[in-house]
Amino acid sequence: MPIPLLSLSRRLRSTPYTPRIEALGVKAYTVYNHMLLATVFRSLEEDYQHLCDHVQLWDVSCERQVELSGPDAARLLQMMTPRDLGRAVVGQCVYAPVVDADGGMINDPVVLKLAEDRYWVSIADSDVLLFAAGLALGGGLDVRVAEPEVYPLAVQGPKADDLMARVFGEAVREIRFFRFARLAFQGHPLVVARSGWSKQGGFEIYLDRLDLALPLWDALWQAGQDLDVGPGCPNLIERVESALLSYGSDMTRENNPFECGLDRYCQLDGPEFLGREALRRVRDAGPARRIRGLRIDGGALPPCRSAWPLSASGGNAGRVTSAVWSPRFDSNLAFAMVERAYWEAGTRLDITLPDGAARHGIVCNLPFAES
Ligand code: THG
Repeated sequence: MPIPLLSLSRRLRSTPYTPRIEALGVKAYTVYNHMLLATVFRSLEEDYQHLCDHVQLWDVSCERQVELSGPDAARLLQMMTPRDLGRAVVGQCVYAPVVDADGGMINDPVVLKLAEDRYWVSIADSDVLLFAAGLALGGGLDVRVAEPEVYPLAVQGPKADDLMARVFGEAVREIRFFRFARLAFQGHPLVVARSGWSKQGGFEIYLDRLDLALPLWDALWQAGQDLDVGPGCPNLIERVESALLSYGSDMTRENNPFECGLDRYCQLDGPEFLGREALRRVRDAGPARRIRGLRIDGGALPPCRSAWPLSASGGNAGRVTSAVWSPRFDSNLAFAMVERAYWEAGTRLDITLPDGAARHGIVCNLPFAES
């Protein structure tokens, strides 16, 4: 069956790097925050191997920044997240689940504290701007909520430090994980963080000058020629092997942070936030289901476009949310939202694929461990 193409239009936003990634042969896009996000250049496996061995430039412009600024910026941010941001310092990145009043996951952004009264909420795929603007309006808060012209470019892979040092100077090596510095590119200071949606190491450059997008891409590209720099993008294989969850796929507003294994980012006895009462109830009763790892038998699986039902002796055991063949584990790996009665490691579950075929999976802890 032929796979339909995405129709492109202005509504589906391009990025300032789009000309380069198309010249470099991007093979597939997805849509993320109403913007194009590459998913494949050569093949999923070749992109994965290259990411693990070399260094890649990722156009992650779709990681939109929701900027909160003004006297009530910190208050609005804390209303939206169970994570206690009281001790966050300027120059820090903080992974912070955003929840609604029922404790449902709205997003799982990285928050950058730019100043005491200015934050970038670097969002996953949902309209946080509208949520934040509504809260500000309803609460009569003195805060500006905006989507600035910021187009993050990630540099990921084991040679990322060497490549970045050539363009931004040796100071990049001093940036600690989940911290950022302002480093000059062509005389303009850019926010450069040691972060990114892989576990292969690297940086994210928060480009806030449209006219510097192609010069920045070209400078990194040229400086990296002898490092085998390549185009890349968040890679399904790498992110599943590394247990990085994707909002919209692995968790939705139907799930609370405990179900998503984000317990360590929830401080329910800290500052007040919207969903605190709801999440206290979940904490006290225990979550009904949880994201778990699953090793699935047999050969490579099709892409997980719908939640695949899980069962055990006829009962509903949950659903598979992402799945991929892992070269490193020599097995299919998956994330699954597994009902409490079945979530113990070692539990054997039946999977029904969309074509009706059956597979078996074994529940395991995240992150996946090589056995
Ligand atoms: N970078 C930026 N924005 C983003 C992402 C990103 N927005 C969308 C999406 N990714 C948000 N989700 C995540 C999920 C995990 C991580 C980052 C963003 C992550 N987690 C680390 C880990 O799991 O080890 C560290 C978390 C922690 O502080 O404990 O990196 O990638 N700009």
